[in-house]
Amino acid sequence: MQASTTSSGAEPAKQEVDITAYDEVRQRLAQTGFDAEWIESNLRRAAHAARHGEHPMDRFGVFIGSEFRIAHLPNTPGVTRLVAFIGNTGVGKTTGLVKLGARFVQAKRKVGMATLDSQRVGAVDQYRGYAEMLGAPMRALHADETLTTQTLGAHGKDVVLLDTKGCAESDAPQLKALHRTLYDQTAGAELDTFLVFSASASRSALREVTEAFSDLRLAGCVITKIDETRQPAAVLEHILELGLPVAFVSDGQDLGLNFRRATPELLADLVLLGRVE
Ligand SMILES: Nc1nc2c(ncn2[C@@H]2O[C@H](COP(=O)(O)OP(=O)(O)OP(=O)(O)O)[C@@H](O)[C@H]2O)c(=O)[nH]1
Ligand SMILES: [Mg+2]
Repeated sequence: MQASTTSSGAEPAKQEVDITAYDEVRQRLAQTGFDAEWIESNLRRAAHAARHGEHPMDRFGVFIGSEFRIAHLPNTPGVTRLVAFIGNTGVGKTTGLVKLGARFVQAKRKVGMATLDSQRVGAVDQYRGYAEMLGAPMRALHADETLTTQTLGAHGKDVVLLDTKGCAESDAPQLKALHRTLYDQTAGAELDTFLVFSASASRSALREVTEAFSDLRLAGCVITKIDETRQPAAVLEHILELGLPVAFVSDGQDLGLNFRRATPELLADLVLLGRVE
C-alpha cells in the first residue's frame, strides 16, 4: 500500500504530522518528570509501530500501557494465598493491605491477618483494629518466631494478609524462610510478596529499597500516594526497568475508595498525565 508515501518518494506525509503531534506527548512526559533520554527512546519505539491515522497521544498511551506487566493474584481452590507487603516505613503497607482485605471480604473470601510489626508501640493495636473492622482473625508474630501456615493462622483461609515492619534486615530473612518452608512442605499455601513504592520516592531511594529486598522473590509491586505528586516518573521508570508486575495503585487515604487494580490504561494515564482519571 502506498498511502503513507508521496509519489515523488520524499518523506512520508504521515510522519510529518506525527512529529508535530509527538511534541505534545513529549511535553506531557517532561511534565510527569521523565528524563529526556527516556522520552526520546520511548517516543521512537512508540512511533515505530504507529498505525496510519492513529493519534500520537493514543499511540503512546497504548504503547506505554503495554510495556507494563500487570500482576495477578491467582485464585486456586484449596490454596491459601499469603500476601505480604514489604517496603520502607510509612509507604502505605498496612493501609494497603487493609484496603486489599476489604476487597477480599466484599468478594466473600475468608481473610486472615498477621503482622511482623509487633514491637512498635501501637502497631499491633492498630492492625487489630483494622482486623476487627474486616471481621478477620489476627496474629502478631515476633522477629524470632518461625513463620508457618500454623503460626500465620492460614488454615481454612483463602488469603492471609501479612504486614511487615518496613525493615529489610528483619523482614527479608523471615519471609525468605517462610518461602522455603512452604516450598519444602507443599503446605497448601503460597506466598505472594509485593514491594510497595511511594510515588514520590526519589530514584536513589527506589534503587536502595529494591536492593535491600533483592533476596526475595517478588510477585510484583504496589504504587502508593499517587495523589501526593504530579511527577511519578521516577517510580514508573524504575518499575519498567525492573520489569516488575504492578498489582495495585493507591491514590489516597480512604480505605474503601483509594485502591485500584493496576491496568495498562491506568498506568498509561499515570505516565501521560501524572495522575489517574
Ligand atoms: N495521601 C495518601 N496517603 C496514603 C496513601 N497510602 C497510605 N497513606 C497514608 O500514609 C500513612 C502511612 O500509611 P501506613 O499504611 O501506616 O504505612 P506503613 O508502610 O504501614 O508504615 P509503617 O508501618 O510505619 O512502616 C497513613 O497516614 C496512610 O493513611 C495514599 O495512597 N495516599
Ligand atoms: Mg505499617
